[in-house]
Amino acid sequence: MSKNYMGILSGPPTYKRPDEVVDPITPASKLFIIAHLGVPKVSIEDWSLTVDGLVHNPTVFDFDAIKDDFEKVTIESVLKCSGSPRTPTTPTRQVANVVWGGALLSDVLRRVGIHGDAAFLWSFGLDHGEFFGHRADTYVKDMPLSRLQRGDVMLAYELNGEPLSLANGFPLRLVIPGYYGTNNVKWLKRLTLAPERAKGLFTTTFYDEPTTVWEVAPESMIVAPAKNARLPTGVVEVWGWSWSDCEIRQVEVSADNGKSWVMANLEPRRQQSWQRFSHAFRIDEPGQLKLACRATDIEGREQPETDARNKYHSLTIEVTDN
Ligand SMILES: Nc1nc2c(c(=O)[nH]1)N[C@H]1C(S)=C(S)[C@@H](COP(=O)(O)O)O[C@H]1N2
Ligand SMILES: [Mo]
Repeated sequence: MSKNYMGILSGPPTYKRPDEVVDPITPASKLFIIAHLGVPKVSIEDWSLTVDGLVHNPTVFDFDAIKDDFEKVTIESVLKCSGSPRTPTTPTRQVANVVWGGALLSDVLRRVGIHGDAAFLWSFGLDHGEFFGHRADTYVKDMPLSRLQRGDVMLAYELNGEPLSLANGFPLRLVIPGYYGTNNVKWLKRLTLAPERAKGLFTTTFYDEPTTVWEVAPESMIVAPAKNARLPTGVVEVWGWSWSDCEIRQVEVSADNGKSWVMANLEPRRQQSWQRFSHAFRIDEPGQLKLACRATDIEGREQPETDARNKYHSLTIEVTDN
């Protein structure tokens, strides 16, 4: 049987500016794209998902089996890239909020039967190749099985009600709501249950500094005004998105470079979505303004001021008197 997955299509990653992510649900066309090893060729006839390792009945599923044999669920969830694994403390602000559709992983694992010694789920993508001089024969990520208890880990085949595009992981991707993007393995080909963590390039050399890049840390991002915007004096409405692995409790905003902070209005969370915040400042003096925002989640975690992927977002705008 010909399995034509060897070809890796080219195409650079696609980044989005904060002021481009304006829709409450990010359309697929406005979603940032990350593919460390390139985008693999996928033919749906040849595609299958193998579930093996510490399971009672190792099974190979074709696409129809995943779609037809398991109940379909939808989950609205924020998707946050942790940033480049080569510079993990540099924020990149690549974020989206989408509705995933697919099967619950726990339903699929119930079918194969989990062995008592299994402690981690290893997830393999079809992609392989080089990442800045490091060889990766496969893209593999892992997740502690205890994470299944939240009941939201998915094998997703739809994004915003449409079949996954190739760039977003067609035909199937793992989705762990509240885990950083990197763990949401695209072009899924295999799930292996194991007693320990996986030893792949993206679970050891990268994304393991100093702790594993799993749960999303609290963060907030100003969408408007855009960086370097020129606005007239008067009311300046600042708004953006905030998110964490859990719900955000408060977002504060500053218009004086972090010297003073005011509480923003904050919308509630839907499922695992991001939350909109907004505040209207009255600015009567023309000049440069440094806007900033910082979020605190319901577990009391805050955003650091420096050296972190989730450090405060700030930007400068120009207020003019005409
Ligand atoms: N197989 C595979 N899955 C992957 C990646 C990858 O390179 N290969 N990149 C990850 C990273 S770092 C992110 S942030 C998300 C991005 O998802 P998107 O491209 O659909 O926005 O996919 C993740 N899943
Ligand atoms: Mo990422």
